[in-house]
Amino acid sequence: MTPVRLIAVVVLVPLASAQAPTPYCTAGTSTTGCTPSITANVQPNTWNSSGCLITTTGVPGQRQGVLFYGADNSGFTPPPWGVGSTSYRCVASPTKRLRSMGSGGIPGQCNGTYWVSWDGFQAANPTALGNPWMVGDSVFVQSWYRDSLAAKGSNLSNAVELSYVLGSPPPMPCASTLPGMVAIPAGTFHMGSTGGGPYFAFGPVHQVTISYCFWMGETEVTQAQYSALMGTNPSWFQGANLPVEQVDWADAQAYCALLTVQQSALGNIPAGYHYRLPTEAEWEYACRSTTTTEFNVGANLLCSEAQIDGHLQSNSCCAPGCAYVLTAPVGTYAPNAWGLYDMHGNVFEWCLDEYKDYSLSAPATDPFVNIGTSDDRILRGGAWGYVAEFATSAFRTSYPPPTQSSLFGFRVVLAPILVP
Ligand SMILES: [Ca+2]
Repeated sequence: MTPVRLIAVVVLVPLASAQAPTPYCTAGTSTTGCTPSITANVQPNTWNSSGCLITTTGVPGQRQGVLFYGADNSGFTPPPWGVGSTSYRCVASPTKRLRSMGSGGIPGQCNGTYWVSWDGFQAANPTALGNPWMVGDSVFVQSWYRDSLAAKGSNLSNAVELSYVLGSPPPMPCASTLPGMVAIPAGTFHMGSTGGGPYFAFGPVHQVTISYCFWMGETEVTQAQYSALMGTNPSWFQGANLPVEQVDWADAQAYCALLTVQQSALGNIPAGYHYRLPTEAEWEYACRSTTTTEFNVGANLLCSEAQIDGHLQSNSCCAPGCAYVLTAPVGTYAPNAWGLYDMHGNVFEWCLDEYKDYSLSAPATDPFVNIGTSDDRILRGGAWGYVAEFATSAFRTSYPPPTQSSLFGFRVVLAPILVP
């Protein structure tokens, strides 16, 4: 029987060395958002924090893959797989084996599925690639289908090598303290209002989840901040600590972009984040700070609680003699539960989104309306020249992006990039 074994070796080795590493699991698909690539292709900017479900397909009963390690389980302690199972192995390089794990699959068919959880892998192997893994680290997965229909020793019927370059890390817990910014946790809230009494309805009220944490400016952008960065101050009411106004939507965008450049140079921007306007959902979520009432201070908003003009229902004014109320220095009134000032009143705040009617059927995670037109953009929170009824947590209005008004300002968020 010995000659037979020798012949088998002689046949197999030249095949493996003469041919380019061609996997015959030739396709990989993902159902969880990342696209696997086969044979050392690099998939940039794929963050696999929640794993990547890879399904391979190929021809059973053949052996001509890439980078076989331990064709008969030799060299592995303990043996990483059993006959008739599929396996994958995470490796830091083609020669550094880190971990293997069995997976599903039907013997005789190349149809294993591979769930690769990088976070789980890192937790189990904290020193494998350094801790934490850095953006740009390369991680490889090699997978085999062990074909129980083939003879032992030659039954690794399929081999696939997948490699990734880790993209942006998962959303940070926002533990960093950033001057002038408030960390807003991920969470779920009910967006909109059924109205009632003097208050407008904005419905349907629908559940929205913000899946990431972000930072929000604790105040509206002040004139001092705006002029220091932009070299100009278009405000009608002048004062360093007053909110900047008469900025249109593009002005606000430009400010955010320049702030991102400035802070990036200082190393203050987490990967995947940038300064931008808040989405409408982020704004309302932050404004409410877990409250469900019309205002984050309760069912009503008093003149002592925000820079507003008065109250429509009671036909009352906030200034003596019903004189005009002007903008107030930011932070004049008490902040909400999360430490944000002037979410109600002072100046309306531009948001990132275009206006769109709410829908119960729309995906309710991280909503953001950007349909690529020059439609009106959202403004939130009411202003010095409006009564309280226009300053509720749910109040929505929108204006053409070029609109400039002493009633309109903005605040920034440091949040995940939604639009490149
Ligand atoms: Ca405001």
